[in-house]
Amino acid sequence: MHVIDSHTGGEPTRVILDGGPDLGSGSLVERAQILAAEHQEFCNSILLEPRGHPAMVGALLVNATDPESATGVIYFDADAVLGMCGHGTIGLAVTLAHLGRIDIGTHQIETPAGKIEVQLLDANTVEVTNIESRRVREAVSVEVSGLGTITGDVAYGGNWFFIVDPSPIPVLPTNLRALTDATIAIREATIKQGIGGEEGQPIDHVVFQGSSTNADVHSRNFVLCPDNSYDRSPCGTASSARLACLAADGRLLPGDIIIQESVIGSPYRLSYQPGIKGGIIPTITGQAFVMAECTLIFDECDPYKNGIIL
Ligand code: PYC
Repeated sequence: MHVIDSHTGGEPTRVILDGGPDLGSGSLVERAQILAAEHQEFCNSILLEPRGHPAMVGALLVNATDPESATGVIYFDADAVLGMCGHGTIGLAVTLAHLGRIDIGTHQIETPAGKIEVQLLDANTVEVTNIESRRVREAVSVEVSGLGTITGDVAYGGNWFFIVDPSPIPVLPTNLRALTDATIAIREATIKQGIGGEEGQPIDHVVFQGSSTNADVHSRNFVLCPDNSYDRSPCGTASSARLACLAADGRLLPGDIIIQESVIGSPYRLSYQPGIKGGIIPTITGQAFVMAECTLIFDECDPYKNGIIL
């Protein structure tokens, strides 16, 4: 199985070029459902230690339904198949350019969350125009054991987010353990207390918004992913959901540009335009770098060929 590894602002993406499971020829949503229901072993084997590592996101290339699209892709982390992935899309575009499959310019990519547009600005810089994103619930209170009442917004940016602003814990690399424990507890509480999307979709990511010491940076975030790792990048879908909240609050105007940085300090440039369904169309610009091209080997005698599962 051939893969290419890249990172976007420190967050890794493993693009699977061949050798993945046959998911049929249905819609991207149907194929993502088959991946989630029938191929957990495949996802584990790609991302779990010792072959993978925490925070890595897989990007399985699949045939697009529209000949105008550069490719279809289904993203997954070690715990869940994702609707969309912003850092993964920046990594994917840079990987496709590295392979000579796309040139500088604008390209369409299909994801389970919908068709998105990427603009390859140079070999490493990509602007992603995401699917329409929206805030669905404002200032929802959740009772969290050990933390008390935590209030946040529920928003969609291709995945489901609970966004807490301001963060109850300073968003600093020295607080990674405390940030991780608190956001896991909040996600569990939202699920237990039935707080989620309009149709009961569970919260899969929790975001803490903090401030930056850099005056050019609007805010710094900590994003908990479904597999309980934190996003080293500012998370493209979290940034989209966050933009929807800022727009809904009148704190950011269409076309205004802000810099959002991650807990490790890696930046995305963000802006939005109004959507057609009452939400916003986010634009996320970031950089990715290819790190490795390799062939994954699955030795039948290897007791950990499908990853370490504890
Ligand atoms: O960038 O959207 C993103 C993302 C989702 C999970 C990890 N990164």
